[in-house]
Amino acid sequence: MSKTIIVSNRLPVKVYEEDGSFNIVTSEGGLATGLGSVYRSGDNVWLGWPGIEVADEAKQHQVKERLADFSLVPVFLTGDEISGYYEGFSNEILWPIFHYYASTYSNYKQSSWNCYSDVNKKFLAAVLEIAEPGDTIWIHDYQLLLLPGLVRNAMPDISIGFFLHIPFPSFEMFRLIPWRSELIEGMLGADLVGFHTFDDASHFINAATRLLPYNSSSNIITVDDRPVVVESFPMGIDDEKYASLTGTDKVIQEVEHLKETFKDKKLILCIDRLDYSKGILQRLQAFELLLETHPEYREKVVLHMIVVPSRDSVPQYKELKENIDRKVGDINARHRTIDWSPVNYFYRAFPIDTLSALYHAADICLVTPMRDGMNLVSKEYVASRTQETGVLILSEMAGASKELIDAIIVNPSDINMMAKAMVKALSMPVFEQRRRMKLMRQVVSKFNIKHWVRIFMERIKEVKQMQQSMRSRHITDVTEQAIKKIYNKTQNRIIFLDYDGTLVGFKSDINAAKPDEELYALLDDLSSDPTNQIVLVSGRDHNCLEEWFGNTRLTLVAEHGAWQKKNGEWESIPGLNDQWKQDVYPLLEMYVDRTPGAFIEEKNYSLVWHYRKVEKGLGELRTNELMNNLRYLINDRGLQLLPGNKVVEIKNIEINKGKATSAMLHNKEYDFIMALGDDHTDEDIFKALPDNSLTVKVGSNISAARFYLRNHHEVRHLLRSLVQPLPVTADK
Ligand code: GDG
Repeated sequence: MSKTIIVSNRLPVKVYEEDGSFNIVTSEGGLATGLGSVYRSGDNVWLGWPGIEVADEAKQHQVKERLADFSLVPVFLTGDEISGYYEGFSNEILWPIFHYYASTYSNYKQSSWNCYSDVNKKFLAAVLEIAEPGDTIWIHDYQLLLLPGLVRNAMPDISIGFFLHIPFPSFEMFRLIPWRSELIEGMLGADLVGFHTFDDASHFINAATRLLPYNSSSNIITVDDRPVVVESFPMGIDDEKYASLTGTDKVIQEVEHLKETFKDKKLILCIDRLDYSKGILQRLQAFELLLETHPEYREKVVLHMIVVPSRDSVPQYKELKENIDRKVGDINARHRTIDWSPVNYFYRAFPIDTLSALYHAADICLVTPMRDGMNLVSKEYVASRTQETGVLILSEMAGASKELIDAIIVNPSDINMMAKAMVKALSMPVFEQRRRMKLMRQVVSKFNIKHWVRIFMERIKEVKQMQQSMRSRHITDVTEQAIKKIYNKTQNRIIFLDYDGTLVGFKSDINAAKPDEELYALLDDLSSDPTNQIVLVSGRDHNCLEEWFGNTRLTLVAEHGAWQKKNGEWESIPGLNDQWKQDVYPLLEMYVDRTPGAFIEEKNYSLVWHYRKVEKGLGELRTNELMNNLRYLINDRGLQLLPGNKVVEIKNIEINKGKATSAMLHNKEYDFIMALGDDHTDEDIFKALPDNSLTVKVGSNISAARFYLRNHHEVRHLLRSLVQPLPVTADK
């Protein structure tokens, strides 16, 4: 039976050695709880570093055996590997860049990269030892960005999901990394790439399509032939656990104790790992400003600040710790009284019961990271507010701010704004607290960790099904032989061929996409058979088609059907007018003046805006603006807008490739109808043809066609096979 393999840098356990044997303590972290239902069922496993260095092979074996009882598989790393891959590359290069701290903290050491890539390969070896065809592999976080690609190369058909727990930065930050393309290529090995927020997903799609020669259509990036879906899956928490903890005896006792201790004071709570991205120093400044500008709160408010030790071997973290110590000392020294310390600062971790009691007792939770993928502390606070009061102050830079919109949202760089937010929170009436808290509790409860796991796993399945259905529509040798058999048995055929992107590749210079000798020979062979009618249906203007194909036996349809060559003469659809061009042309010209690289193509009955040579991003932006403006102009003029591959065509509504092809079939009896096209203007042909026609989409976008081919090379191969004689054995 197929299984799911979870892979993350760390296993969700603490392993420690005592009296020569190894003990395991399972983690209470959100991810571990959420994925518990996955890795603990059936043959599923979780693979990762056990958190301690075990050099001795016999001991490694012992650890492996112990972990197997928990469905966990260790990947052992040496001290050097930890320092190069984890501390070096992951935490000194990726973490700062992904949290927008480029200049101060990044150190692009080649040796760290080498180590990062070697350790990702070590994880690959561990995956390959247990993975079998049909399995699903779910890889987590920035330490393993190369792993999806490595697994894909080794097992091309396996299902791979990837989730990034930290933000994905804008392209301008990401491009600074010397190994940026390799990292993106690695992530694109997955079938489904997940992020906490829509912004992260958009940044990723932008970086991927700028750095690598892949196209995207909404949230799908096509990698060679494989669609990769990029989506946001905001991670939730185990809300029920946090709610029920507040009812346990231990927590009730601790809450009583806290209430007694802070009876006439308001408690502001902060809980963070030690990290410069968490905005701890800025928050202290804001608290100090509050005390200075609002003396009425002196002795009335306490900032209870828990900082959990983390990465303290990285120099920047040590420095940050020293700065926090100094700042807290400074505030307390300057403001404290005999009975009151403004900041209660703890540099250590606490058991979850203590956190629960603090969440339940705190009047305000202050969560103000400079950047945070999601931030689970904010959600844990909300889930612990079973009494439905309390105020959350939340940074707009945390992913959670996109969901918890009823928090007081602040910009963590704006010290004044944060101080004001504290004043607002401290004076917020209870009914307003309840109103906000109830709404936030609904969000936290609906989008909890189980929901997150379920929708991610379901989506991987859907993506895989979509890929399989595309694969089954791809014309293989077998389908090609079947088409050829039908072709040979029929006597009255019509074949509709689009030109750009179907018979020739897409070129950035439209005049460069001229037909070559091989194409002329192929079209000649097809059209020299008197039982064939070969129709070229192109969007190009009729002069161009005349120049290139005027002397061939092809039936020519130009400008999407506005023109057709009949009995040696070009004819246009009767009654078309081109008066509208004088109104539309100046608007297009204005956009061309503002957009380097854009140009206008004028055809008899249409105008085309081309932006294939425009800087990526700007082209799409200008095109959207242009289309919005054009919508008003075209409404009462009987025109339509036709967006294509880096073009927008404005033309009469009566012109349509589908109408042109239908007209050709009218009152005719063809026994073989085939159409090939790549653009969405060709979709009109596919839809207009009878159901038993052989319709073929070129490229992997969604289509009404029955079959698809990857590119113009495959089109030529198929057409060539039709005119070649059948092998002697094929008809048996
Ligand atoms: C990364 C991303 C994203 C804290 N102190 C104690 C303790 N904690 C627990 C909290 C919470 C967790 O640690 C911290 O989670 P965050 O989400 O706030 O932050 P990161 O550790 O940076 O996590 C982040 C997350 O991944 C998930 O995708 O949200 O943006 O940076 O659960 O409760 N737990 C215990 N004692 C403590 O003293 N037991």
